[in-house]
Amino acid sequence: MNRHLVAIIAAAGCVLSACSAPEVTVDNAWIRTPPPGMNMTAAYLDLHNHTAETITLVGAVADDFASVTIHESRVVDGIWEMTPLTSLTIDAGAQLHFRPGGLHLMMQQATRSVSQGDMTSIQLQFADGKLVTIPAVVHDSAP
Ligand SMILES: [Cu+2]
Repeated sequence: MNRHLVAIIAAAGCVLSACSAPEVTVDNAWIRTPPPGMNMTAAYLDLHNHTAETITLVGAVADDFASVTIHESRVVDGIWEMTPLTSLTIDAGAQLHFRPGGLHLMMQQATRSVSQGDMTSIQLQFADGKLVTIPAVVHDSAP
C-alpha cells in the first residue's frame, strides 16, 4: 500500500470517528416558546468542555433572534433578578448547565414567531474564535 493511500484512509477514519479530538460539545439545547405577544424568551443547554484548556464563552447569535445575551438569574434580596454576563469561563473537562432559574441565553428581538416543536439554531462564540453551531428545539416547558 503506498503512503498516499494510507494517509487517505487515516483521514477517512478520522472523519468517521470524529478523530476523537477533544472538543466542546453542546447537548439538550432548547428554547422556551415565547409568551403570547412577547418577542423574547430564554434558551437552555448543556455545555461540556472536553479540551485540556479553559475556554471562555463570549457570546452567541441565533437564526431567529436578533439579540442573544448570556444571563444568570439569581435571587437578590428576595427578588429574582437577571444579570447579564459578558463572558463565562469553563474549566478543562468541566460542564456548564444552562437551566431555568440559573444560567440562560436571553433571546430577544425574535425575527419570526416560533412555536412548540420548531427547530432553530444557535451559534456559540468563544474567546479563541471557535464557533459552535447547535440545533435547538422550541418547547412550551422544560423537556
Ligand atoms: Cu434573562
